[in-house]
Amino acid sequence: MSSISLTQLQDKRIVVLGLGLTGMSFVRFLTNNGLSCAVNDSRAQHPAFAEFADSYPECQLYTGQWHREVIAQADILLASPGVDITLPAIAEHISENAQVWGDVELYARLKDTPCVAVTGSNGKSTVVNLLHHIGQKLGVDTQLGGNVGVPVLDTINESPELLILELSSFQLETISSLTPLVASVLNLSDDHLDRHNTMALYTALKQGIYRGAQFAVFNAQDSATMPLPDFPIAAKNSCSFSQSTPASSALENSDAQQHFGVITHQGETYLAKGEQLLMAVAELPIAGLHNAANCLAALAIGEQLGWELAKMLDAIKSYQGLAHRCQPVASDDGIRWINDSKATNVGATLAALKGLAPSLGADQKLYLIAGGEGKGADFSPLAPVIAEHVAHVFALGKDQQQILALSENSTAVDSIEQAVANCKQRATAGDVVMLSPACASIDMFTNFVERGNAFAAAVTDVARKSSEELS
Ligand code: UMA
Ligand code: ADP
Repeated sequence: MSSISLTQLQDKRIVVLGLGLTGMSFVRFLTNNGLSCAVNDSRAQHPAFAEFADSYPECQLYTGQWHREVIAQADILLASPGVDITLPAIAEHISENAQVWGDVELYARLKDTPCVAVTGSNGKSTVVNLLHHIGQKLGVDTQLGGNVGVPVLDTINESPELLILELSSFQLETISSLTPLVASVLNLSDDHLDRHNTMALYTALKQGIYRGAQFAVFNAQDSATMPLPDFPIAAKNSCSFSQSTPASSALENSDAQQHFGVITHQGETYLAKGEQLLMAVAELPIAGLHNAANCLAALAIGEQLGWELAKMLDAIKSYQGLAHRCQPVASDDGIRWINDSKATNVGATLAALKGLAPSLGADQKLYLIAGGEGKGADFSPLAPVIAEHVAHVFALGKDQQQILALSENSTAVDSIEQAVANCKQRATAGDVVMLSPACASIDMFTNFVERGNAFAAAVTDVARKSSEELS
């Protein structure tokens, strides 16, 4: 149930921290509702600041640092996910009685839209987009929101049947009032430790998604995703999935009442519910076993929502997949160029390598382009998988040295273009070249989209140059 009304915000001193997508959505929401606020962004300058001052002259904008006196005066601090509210420059100045809310928390306090909430280290965007696709096919009025790129306050005037939320650990840090119909932690691996410091803290934040949830969907292969006793979701209300565990053993080891897994039958691998075969993995429109797990998670969530299984399976067949996630780049040289720029952590690259390896013939080679801002991660789990599957690694970016150290067969490059040109010299038809960086892109690009686009453009460019040389 919503716990505050807009009138209760009227006499409060509200300070917005960060002026990105979320910060702008806070300001739009507040000013549209006749509420005033101040904004603090710690960047010294940005073109958005002048635009902001023109559009919102009534809002005072403080920049260049965290302004302690502004923070100290706030009754309510509205934090953008990228702002670390535990930084001493912020935390030490928050007044004792002040509230610190993220955008999802403010939304949940104001409005009670039925929702599904999905988190995890990898696969979140794929699963929420797939759920949205299935929902639409089933005629459910679904709406996407959250980390997927849609600040929830921008959707608050709409009343969908179901809000499908992708939540990051940053967002979960400031959420306590959300009551999802179904909540899911898809998987947990090392990510964002430069902000959360320990895996224990990161895991605890992700587990917070189960607070107030009616149903839980967790990964039977990853025990840290199972709801902790702190979140007493009745066993009859939990359901598990996994990309390899057979149903019976998964259920033996957990409280879940149902399991979505995979079963191999007469040499073919199938998605399965319990012992019931549902659909051949080969029929899925998105490749790799990690994507089979994503489909199983979506089916498990849909089942908890009461969606009809046969219709969901039919809907999955027409799902297109998302750009920059193991996405083939067209070329006519016979090489399979794959853009997995969204692999911004070690777990994602591991999944892509392991997911792709079974499709390689004995004489086909796999080349990997990796590196960037490693966010303090431990890259060592990649070494054995690279040794087993990768012919050569091209390393770039801030944490290039750590990537080079993973394999003797590795070369330093200065740019994506240089990496692609090197791969083109080595690879022959049938080989695979994959950009799957295991790192964030911010040391060299604005975001993973720009990095993926640079890769695709470089592939097109080398193909053009080599056909010019031939003609
Ligand atoms: N800022 C400061 N000081 C800081 C940090 C940030 O002033 O120390 C300011 C920046 O200067 C900028 C603003 O805060 O003006 C940026 O805010 P933000 O980083 O919270 O980014 P938004 O534009 O609001 O986008 C956020 C999410 N970004 C992050 O969590 C980093 C987006 O997820 C999300 O789509 C959007 O809200 C809507 O919910 C992106 C992301 O990279 C995709 N998420 C991470 C991930 O998926 O790994 C968590
Ligand atoms: P997120 O929104 O959590 O970043 P995405 O669906 O955008 O997840 O996928 C990001 C990357 O993670 C992909 O490029 C792929 O390499 C990897 N990935 C996708 N699904 C999974 C999964 N279930 N387990 C591990 N890695 C995955």
